Amino acid sequence: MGKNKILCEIFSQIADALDFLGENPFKISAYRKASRVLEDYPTDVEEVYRGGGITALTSIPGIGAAMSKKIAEFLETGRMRKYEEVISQAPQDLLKLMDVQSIGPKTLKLAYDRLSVRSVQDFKRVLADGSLADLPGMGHKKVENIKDGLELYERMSERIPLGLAFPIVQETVREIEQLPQVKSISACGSFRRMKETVGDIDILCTGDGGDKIIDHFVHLPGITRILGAGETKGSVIFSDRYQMDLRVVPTGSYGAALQYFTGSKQHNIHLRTIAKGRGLKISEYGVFREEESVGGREEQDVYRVLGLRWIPPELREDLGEVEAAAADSLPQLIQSDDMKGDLHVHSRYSDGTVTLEELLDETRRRRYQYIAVCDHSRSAKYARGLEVETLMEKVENIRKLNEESKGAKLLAGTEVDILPNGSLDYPDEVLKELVFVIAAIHSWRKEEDVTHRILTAMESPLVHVIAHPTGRLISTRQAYQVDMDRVIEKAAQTETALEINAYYDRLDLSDTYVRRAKELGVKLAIGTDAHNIGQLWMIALGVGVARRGWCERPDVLNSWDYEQIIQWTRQKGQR
Ligand code: DGT
Ligand code: CA
Ligand code: CA
Repeated sequence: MGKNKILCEIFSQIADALDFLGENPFKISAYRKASRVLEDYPTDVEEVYRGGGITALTSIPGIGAAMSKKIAEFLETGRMRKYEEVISQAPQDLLKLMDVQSIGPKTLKLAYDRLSVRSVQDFKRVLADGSLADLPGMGHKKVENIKDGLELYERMSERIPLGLAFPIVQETVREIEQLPQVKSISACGSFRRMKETVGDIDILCTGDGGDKIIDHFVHLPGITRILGAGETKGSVIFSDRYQMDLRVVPTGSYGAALQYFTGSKQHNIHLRTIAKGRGLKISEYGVFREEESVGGREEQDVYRVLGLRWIPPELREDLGEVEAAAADSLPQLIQSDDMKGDLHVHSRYSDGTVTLEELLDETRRRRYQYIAVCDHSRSAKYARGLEVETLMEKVENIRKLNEESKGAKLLAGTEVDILPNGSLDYPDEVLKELVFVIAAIHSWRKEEDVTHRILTAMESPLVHVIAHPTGRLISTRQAYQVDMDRVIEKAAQTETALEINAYYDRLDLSDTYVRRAKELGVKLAIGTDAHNIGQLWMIALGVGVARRGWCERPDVLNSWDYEQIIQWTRQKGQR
C-alpha cells in the first residue's frame, strides 16, 4: 500500500498549494479527489500500472487521464515535476493552517507576501503583535475570527478521552432515536471500537426524512457550531470541543455503512482485499458481485459473504482478528453484563465521598455481588490515607455490614502504597486482616525507574493486584519508567493480577499490555477507582479495554463469583 499513501499525500499537498496560489478551482478539486481516491484504494497503484499501464490507471474511478500521467511519471522516475514546481512556491508548514475554518488561502497569501510569513509560528506572531490586523482588508472582526478559529482548531486537534465522549454520545443517541423518522441508530468509528481516545464522534442512523433528522441533530442543546447540514449528513461541534457527525443512510445499506464507518481503516482495507480475491466489492453502500447487491442490510452480511464470523468492533484493528475470524477462533469476549463487581473503589474513610452503607446499597442496585473498598494507606497523606487503627475499624464495620447483608458484599481492602524500597505501607499482620489488597505507586522521583519497586511488591503473597501499573494519565502525564515486559512476566510467575484501572483518564493497563498479559495467563482486575457514586459507570470503559485486549471471562477477576474471588485471594496468600 506504500505508493498509494505517498501519492495521496502528494496530491493533497498539490491541492493545498494550488489553492494558496489562487489557481483554478476545478484543477484543485481534481487533485483533492485523486488524493481521496488513493487513500482508500485497496490495490497498490504500482501493481495496477505494471499490469495495464496508463490505461489501467485511468480505469480507477476518480482518476482521470492527467492524474494517471502524473502517477505514471512518479512510478517511473520517483519524482513528479508538477509537485516540485508547485511546492517550491508555497511554504508547507504554513499551509497546515488551511485546515482552520476561519483562515483561507487569501489570508495566508497576504501574510506571506506582505509580512514574510512562512510558517505557523510566523503566522501566530503576526496575529499576536497586531501586524496582521494592520493589513488592508483585515479589520478587527476578521482578526478576532481568525484568533477564535485557530484556538478552536488547536483544541479540536487534541484527541478526546473516550470517557468524556461517552455521556455525550449516549445523550445524543437517546435524543435522535426518539424521532419518529429514525429506525436504527448506532455510534461507529473509534468510539464504537472503544479506543481510549477518539478524534471525532461518528454516529450513523437509518430512517425516512433524513433532512428532518439532521435538522434536529444540528440543533441539539450544547451544540456551539454547525459545520454542515444536508439530507444525509450533519456535522457539528459540541461544547466548542467535540466534533460529531451524523449520517443517515438507506435501510438497505445500514449494515454495510455501519461496518464501513466503524473501521478501523486498516481492518476495512484487509476485508476489501479478501473481497477482491473472491470477486466481491464491499463499500459503505453494500456488498456487490458485479453490479448485483449480495448484502448490506445487516452488518453481519459483510462478514458472512467473506466466509467470516462477525467480528466485535473492539477487535477491528487488523491485529489478527480477521485471521481469527476465518479460523473460527475468535475469543468469547468479556461483556459488561458479566461484571459481578468493582475491584477498586474509595470510601469516605480516605478521599472518597461515599459511606460503606451507600456502597453496599450501590452493590445491590447495580446487581453486583461485591465492591472492593480500597482506601489509601497511611503514607498517602494527601489522600487521607488510613492509619492502622482506622483501617481496623473499617474492617470491623465491613464485617458487621456483610453479616447482615444477603447477596451483596463489600470486600475489605486497601490500595496500599508501594514505598521507594519496594516494601508496603502496612505491615504484613495488618494486610492479613484484609480480603483484597491492591498495591500502587503514587509518588516517584523524576527519572526514577520503578520496575524493582513493583517486582518487589508482587513477591508479597499478600498483594493481590498491582493498581494502575504504568501510572500514566491520558491527558496530562506520561507513564513512569517501568519495564512492563518484566512486570507482566513477574505477574504471571507470582500469580498477581494486574489492574485495568477504568477511570477515564487512566485506562491503565492499556489495551496492548492487557493483551500481552492475557497471553501469559495473567489475570486482570477491573476497578473504576471511583471516589463517588457518579463514577461507578466507568466500569464500562474498563470492559472496553479488556475487550480490546481480547479478554474472556476467565481472564477477568470481576467476572467471577464472590466465592471464587475469595478462594483465589486465599490461595495467593498461602503460596
Ligand atoms: P478517530 O476519529 O481518529 O478516533 O478514528 P476513526 O476510526 O473514528 O476514524 P474516522 O472518524 O476518520 O472515520 C470513521 C471510520 O470511517 C473509520 O474508522 C473507517 C471509515 N473511514 C473513514 N475514512 C476512511 C477512508 O478514507 N478509508 C477507509 N477505508 N475507511 C475510512
Ligand atoms: Ca471518529
Ligand atoms: Ca469522522
